[in-house]
Amino acid sequence: MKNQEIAAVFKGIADILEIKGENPFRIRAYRKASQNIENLAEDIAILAQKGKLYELPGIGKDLAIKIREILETGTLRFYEDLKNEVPPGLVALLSIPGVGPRTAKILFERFKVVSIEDLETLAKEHKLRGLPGIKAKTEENILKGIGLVKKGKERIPLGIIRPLAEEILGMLKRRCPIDRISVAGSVRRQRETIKDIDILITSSDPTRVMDVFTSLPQAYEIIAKGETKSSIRTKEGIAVDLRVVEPECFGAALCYFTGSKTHNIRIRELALRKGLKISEYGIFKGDKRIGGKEEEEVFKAVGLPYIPPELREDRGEIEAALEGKLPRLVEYGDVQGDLHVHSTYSDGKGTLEDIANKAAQMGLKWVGVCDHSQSLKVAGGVSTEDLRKKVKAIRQFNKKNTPVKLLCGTEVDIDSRGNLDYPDDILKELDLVIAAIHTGFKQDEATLTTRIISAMRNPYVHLIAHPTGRLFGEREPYALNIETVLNEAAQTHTALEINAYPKRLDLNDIYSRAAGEKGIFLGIGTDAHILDQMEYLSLGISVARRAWLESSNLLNCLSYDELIKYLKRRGNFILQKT
Ligand code: DGT
Ligand code: CA
Repeated sequence: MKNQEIAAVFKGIADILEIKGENPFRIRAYRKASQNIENLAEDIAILAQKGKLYELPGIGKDLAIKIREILETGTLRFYEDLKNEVPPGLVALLSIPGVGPRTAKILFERFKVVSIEDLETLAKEHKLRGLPGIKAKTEENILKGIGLVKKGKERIPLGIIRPLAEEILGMLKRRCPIDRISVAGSVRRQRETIKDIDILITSSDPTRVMDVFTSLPQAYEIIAKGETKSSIRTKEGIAVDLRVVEPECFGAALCYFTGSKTHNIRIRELALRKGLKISEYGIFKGDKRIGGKEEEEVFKAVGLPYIPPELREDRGEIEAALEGKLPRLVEYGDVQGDLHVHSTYSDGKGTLEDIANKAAQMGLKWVGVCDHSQSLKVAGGVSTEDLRKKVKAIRQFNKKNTPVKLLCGTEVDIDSRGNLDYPDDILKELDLVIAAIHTGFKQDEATLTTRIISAMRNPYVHLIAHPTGRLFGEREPYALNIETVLNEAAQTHTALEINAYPKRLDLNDIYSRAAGEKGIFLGIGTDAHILDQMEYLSLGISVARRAWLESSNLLNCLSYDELIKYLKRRGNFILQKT
């Protein structure tokens, strides 16, 4: 899909035009086009082939020509020229939450700010306050924003890295003589953010592998090229390390380079106690190599069953393995449905039929169609009248003999005082109610915690969506007393979401594990707004696996009938309690 790339170009154009102070109508046209393309359900390249670009909202002749140019040449002359008209660092300022093009323009004109570092220095020296629209608090927020952006650059979300890693692995497999290949490091452990990608290979022709690797289209820069190890960097600044190892020690090397470091140290200690030495070169007794071809051999040598990579963090997995108490981690095949998908009833791009078809392709049996509630107007919040229509439409849909059933749901907003955005008599008509905070992120811990708790005490709420509200590189989690939230969830039998949207992964692995240990159900929701985003399901499963969860911990592993029964029972339980 070229959609995201084209949307990014148009947004970039709008930003630069705004920094230059050009005609607001023109700027708005580019912004609108960018949003429309980003939200398109179809592949824009296919629309272009069919000559249907003009049918898109906000795309006139000029923009259609520009889209074609990007599709054909990979770049846009107009954009490249425009970029040369402003210092590159100035555009980078716009990635800081709270810094828009207007502020960037003022910063440049007043202080000649051309980089994030320049801005940081000025903010630290309190030189910004007094500029139009900048108070002491704004200055503080800009500094926080800079911290987030810097952190976001050091570690990239798994959802961005994983497709890149798969693409590179696929190319290497096709282009070089490879016997065995695996991703290692934090990507293999499915950590939520990644510093760099590690790849291991065995090959009869390492020289050729290195040549191919360093000339991949993703290799924007070659950091190192050697016989057994090379490193490249992509255009986006992501480093990829490739190592060629001997076939006899592939397993030992894979264990070593999968890590984590602290897990490796524990394994090596166990080995020493058995009079063995384990390294990336194999398992040794004295000077003699006694194994290391397969990863299993390493665990076996120290008296352990195989430990899945997601657990290798020295968070109790060694002890659990020694006691034979490793969890049977949930797998993709155990999952029957997605709890959180937006449809055309709010700001989603798929109709009920589209969503069901996509789910069927993914091998799923049910989907919770949860649209925004009425007061979230920016996100196409559904009026009570339309919600009633949606209930009818879904009942009608489910009567058809389709392989996928839909649940009529909502993602109901929890307002700043903890009230829900629909009355109870509407909520009780729905199959699935997920409640979430979308405003008032800056409130204090007590207020935010109370808001979530009051939603949990509503008999019709089943699940709290993206409970901590964090967005990688954009927003820290809001202040919540997690312990209190988890205890209340356990008490009220409210499930908690593992939101699988790549920027969220919320709850994270640590909190999800704590929730699972308290007997709280977790539910993976992709929060898909376009159909392809339903594929994020596997990211949610990665979080669940890192959280030690089994299929019995997840609502997603219930059949449609079991789920419906469970959701009804939960409401009755609360009603009887109160
Ligand atoms: P990151 O930061 O997302 O890249 O995380 P990792 O775990 O991929 O870390 P990285 O790339 O520095 O190293 C890959 C693996 O190599 C790491 O998980 C464990 C292993 N490793 C690296 N350095 C050491 C070390 O000094 N001692 C041990 N025992 N293992 C190491
Ligand atoms: Ca790494």
